[in-house]
Amino acid sequence: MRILSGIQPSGALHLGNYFGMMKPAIELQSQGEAYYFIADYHSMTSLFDPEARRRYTLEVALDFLACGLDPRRAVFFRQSDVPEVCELTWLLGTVTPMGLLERCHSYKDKIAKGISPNFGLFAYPVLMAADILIYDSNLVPVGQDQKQHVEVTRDIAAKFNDTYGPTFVIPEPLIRAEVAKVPGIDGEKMSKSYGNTIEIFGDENVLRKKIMSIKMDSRTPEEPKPDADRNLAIQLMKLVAPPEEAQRYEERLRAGGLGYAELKRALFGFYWEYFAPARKKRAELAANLDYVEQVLREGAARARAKAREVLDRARRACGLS
Ligand code: AQP
Repeated sequence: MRILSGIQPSGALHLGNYFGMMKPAIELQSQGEAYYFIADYHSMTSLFDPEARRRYTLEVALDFLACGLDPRRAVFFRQSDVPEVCELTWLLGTVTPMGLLERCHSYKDKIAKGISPNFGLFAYPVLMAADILIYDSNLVPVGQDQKQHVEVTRDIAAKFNDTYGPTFVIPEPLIRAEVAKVPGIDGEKMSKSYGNTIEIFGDENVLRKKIMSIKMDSRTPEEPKPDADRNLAIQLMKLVAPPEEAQRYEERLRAGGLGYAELKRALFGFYWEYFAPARKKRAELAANLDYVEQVLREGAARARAKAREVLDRARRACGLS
């Protein structure tokens, strides 16, 4: 089984990225042949600062390795080190109906939020299809927001296979219900471009302030809160605290007598402790950037060999020399 997942270097990684994609991907790395990449081509649809892209790319590499990606198990690489994926994007684009892309929620949501669209943003799902199909991937661990894009990939692969004969493996998305949509500090989906994130790593005081600013309803601390399920701090606490501790805070909130400041302080404590080992590992990796670069270069060489094989298969299928 081949597992594929990617993450954009478009900003600092956050709890949504970690629980929605990185953690499941890391857990799966021993269960098949895992291909994980830093989607720097994709980041070009929304980030136009080359220096920032270079910095974020390195930071994503550090974050992923610090959180447990094992380069002896997973093939870890930069998307742009495998330029074959751009050629496959073109081949796939020619069998992709416009309507399929026009229906994509992610594109429509970004426009609705005032992001000015470019062709790359519109074609984003075709590049993502090429990323997945070029490695004959079977399984794609993603958050809920990417489910439709994996469905688009399946449709494009089926269309190509119908048009030119069996060429591509049809992949399946893997979405964990409990972390499908991690909320941000405002209750919307946590997202780099929405400015509502809690980063995995960063300055302690800045992160504490972010957690203390999580949106709450207005109530007095003594008031019982029956709908604790919808409380953002409890939802996030369930991800980072031992289950019995999260349950204890949830019960106290339901019963009344737990103030929001105390709840958020406790959340910060659990969160800080949860990532403590990864923070330590990250500092070690940051002092050894040659090693990180070597991991990405070796990963790219392995990924490229597989990509070349599948691209050649696709070129032959559609009558290119
Ligand atoms: N809030 C989230 N809950 C669960 N999963 C999430 N993912 C992102 N946000 C959440 C998952 O993280 C993976 C990598 O995402 P990405 O950075 O490549 O792009 P994204 O999904 O668009 O993430 P952002 O933060 O929302 O980035 P911007 O704002 O730059 O577009 C994906 O598997 C995604 O599902």
